[in-house]
Amino acid sequence: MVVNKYSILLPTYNERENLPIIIWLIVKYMTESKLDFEIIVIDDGSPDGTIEVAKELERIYGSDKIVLRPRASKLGLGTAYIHGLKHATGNFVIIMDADLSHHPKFIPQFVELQEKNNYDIVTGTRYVGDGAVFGWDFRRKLVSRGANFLTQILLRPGVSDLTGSFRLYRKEVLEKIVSSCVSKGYVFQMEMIVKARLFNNTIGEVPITFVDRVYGQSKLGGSEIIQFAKGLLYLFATT
Ligand SMILES: Nc1nc2c(ncn2[C@@H]2O[C@H](COP(=O)(O)OP(=O)(O)OP(=O)(O)O)[C@@H](O)[C@H]2O)c(=O)[nH]1
Ligand SMILES: *[C@@H]1O[C@H](CO)[C@@H](O)[C@H](O)[C@H]1NC(C)=O
Ligand SMILES: [Mg+2]
Repeated sequence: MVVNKYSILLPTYNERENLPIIIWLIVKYMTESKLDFEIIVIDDGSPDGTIEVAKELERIYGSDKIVLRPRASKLGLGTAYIHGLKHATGNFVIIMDADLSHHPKFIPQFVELQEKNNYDIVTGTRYVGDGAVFGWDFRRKLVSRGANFLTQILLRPGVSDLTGSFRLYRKEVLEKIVSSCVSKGYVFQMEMIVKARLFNNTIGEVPITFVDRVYGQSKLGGSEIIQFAKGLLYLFATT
């Protein structure tokens, strides 16, 4: 029998308040479910000193569980995933945000669904069943819903939540997807699912509740929305 190992990629930028809590929760739920795992923290030189907190956590939980793979400066989420993936030793990879928007209690549900149907990918969805978003204002909900709606119409990906990033991947599947993606910013998550569909990967969905960050600054502005629209049109034109 093959024993699965899960590499959890945790990109951080100014998450010193959130990191100890998210890591404590991940360790708790993975241990309770008897799942083998490692947490790869990719910090991009956060000015708030996230890396100091990460080093302390590495001492507490051990360097086999907390793997630090920092970079010198803020190079963006897409390349942070690629960087983390290079160091992943598991046969499955989980991507999640470090700002407590994604609750680790859903990971065992992702794993269970993957095992049951032998999926290549399991994605969290805020838009099906018990899934939900908390803490966003009307404008942000509208942007997220609108982006999903537009994408559903233009690209027909067959997945209900395209802009979310809380997902489980078979490692070789993620490697193939990531190396084929060209988008930056918010479009990146969406392109990953579109590419997965092109490669005929099988995808399962688990309803998740998404909670807006409590600590730290949110940065969705007009320019992100325009970037998103441009990226979406690009994907539409090229796939
Ligand atoms: N390593 C790295 N991590 C990043 C970078 N940008 C964001 N992150 C992290 O990626 C995750 C998602 O980023 P967020 O800033 O929460 O993005 P968001 O959820 O769309 O927006 P808000 O939560 O509203 O700010 C968080 O864990 C961030 O700390 C980056 O350039 N490099
Ligand atoms: C995906 O499936 C479709 C329909 O069965 C097929 O035409 C296509 O070649 C497949 N693509 C890949 C990359 O395997
Ligand atoms: Mg966030």
